[in-house]
Amino acid sequence: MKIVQGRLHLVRLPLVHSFETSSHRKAHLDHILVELTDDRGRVGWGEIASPSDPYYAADTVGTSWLIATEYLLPAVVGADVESPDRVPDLFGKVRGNRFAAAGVDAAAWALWATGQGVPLGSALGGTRDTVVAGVSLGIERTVDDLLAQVGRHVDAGYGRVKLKIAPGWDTEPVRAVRSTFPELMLQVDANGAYRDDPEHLAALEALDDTGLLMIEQPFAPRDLLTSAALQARLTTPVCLDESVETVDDLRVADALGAGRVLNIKVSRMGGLTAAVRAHDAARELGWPAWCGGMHEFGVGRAANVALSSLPGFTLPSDVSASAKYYARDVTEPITAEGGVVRVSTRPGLGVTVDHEFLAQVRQRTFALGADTEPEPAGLLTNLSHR
Ligand code: OSB
Ligand code: MG
Repeated sequence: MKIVQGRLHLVRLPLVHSFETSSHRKAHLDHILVELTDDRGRVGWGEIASPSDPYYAADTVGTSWLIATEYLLPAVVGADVESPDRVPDLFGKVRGNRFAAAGVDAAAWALWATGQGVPLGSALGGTRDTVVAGVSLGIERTVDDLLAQVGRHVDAGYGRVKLKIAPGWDTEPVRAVRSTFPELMLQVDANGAYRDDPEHLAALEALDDTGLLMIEQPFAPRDLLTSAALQARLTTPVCLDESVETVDDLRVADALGAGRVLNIKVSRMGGLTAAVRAHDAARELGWPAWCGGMHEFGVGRAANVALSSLPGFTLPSDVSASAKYYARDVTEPITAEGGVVRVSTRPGLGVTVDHEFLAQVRQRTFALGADTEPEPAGLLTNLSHR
C-alpha cells in the first residue's frame, strides 16, 4: 500500500443534546477527519476525535492538528507499507498525541481494507456480525432530567446505560435510576473526579450494592494505587479508561489489582493497531473489554463498530447510533435496533463520507502529497475554547 496523499478536514457538528462530564460541558464538537489516498486512487478515512480542551487527555484539537500536519502526515505520505499495522512505526518516535495518531492509523486501516476488498471488521480480526451497544449519558441538571434521558434511551431499545458521576452527583442519581429501571444494565464513569479521601471513598463504596456492571475511572489516570485499594474493597469491578494508554499501563494495572475491566478506545490507545494489541493483552490477562467512544462522527464510529466485533469485546460498547449524537452526520447514519448495531459487511470502512455535507461543515483543510500545494497549518489560537 503506497500512500500518496494525506488530507485533513476540521469539521464542526452540533450535538443533539449537550453533554456534561465531571470536567466539562459540550454543545458541539470539532473533530478532524483524515483522508489518505493510495497510488491507485483509493481513499481511506479516519477520525481524530480529540476534545477541544485538554480535560480528558492532554490532547486538544489544536495540538492534534499541529502534530498531524507537522509529523504524522509527513511520515506517512510517500510511504509504502505492507500492511496497516506497520503505519504506527512510521511515526514511532512521536510520543503521546495518541488522538492524532489514531486518526491516521485508522485511515490507513480503512484504506487497506478497501484495497483488499474486505470489511474493516474482518481485517482487524473481528468475528461477530452484531455488536451490543450502550449509551453514555452526561450529568443532568436534576435527577428527573436524568431519569427522562434514561427513559428515552431505554424506549429506543438500549439495554445498557452508562451514567457520568462526580462527587455530589453519585448516590442519589444512581439509586434513582436503579429503582426506576431495576433490570437495566447500568454502569458509571467518574472520569477521574474522585480522590483518596474518606468522603470520596465512602461515596464510591455506597455504589457497591446498586448492581453496577462496573465503576469506570474513579481516580486520576496515574493514581493506580488508590484504584487498587478501592477494588480490594468492592465486589463491583473497577474499569479503567484514562489510566491505560499503552499495553504496558494495562500490565501494571493488572499487577497492582487496580481494576478488572478495560475500556478500549481507539483514540486513547493511539489507533486500531494499538487497540487490537490492547484487546489481545486484555484477553490474555483475563480482563473483559468493551469499546469506549469519544462522540465520534460516522467515520470514527464505523471504526469503533468494526473493532467491537473482535471476540474479547464481551461487554456492551459505547457505540450508540449516530442519532443519539448528531441530527446529521458526515456519513450515512449508523443505526441500532434493540440496542444492537450491525457490523458492516461492505469492503473497507463500511460507510461513505457525504462530500456535500462535509463542504458545509468544514472549518479548515490541509493537504500534503500528490499534486497538492501544501497549505500552511495556520495559527492554532482560534481552535481552542470554541
Ligand atoms: O470517558 O468515556 C468517556 C465522552 C467524552 C470524553 C470521555 C468519555 C466520553 C463518553 C462518551 O463517555 C461515549 C460515547 O462516545 O458515547
Ligand atoms: Mg470513560
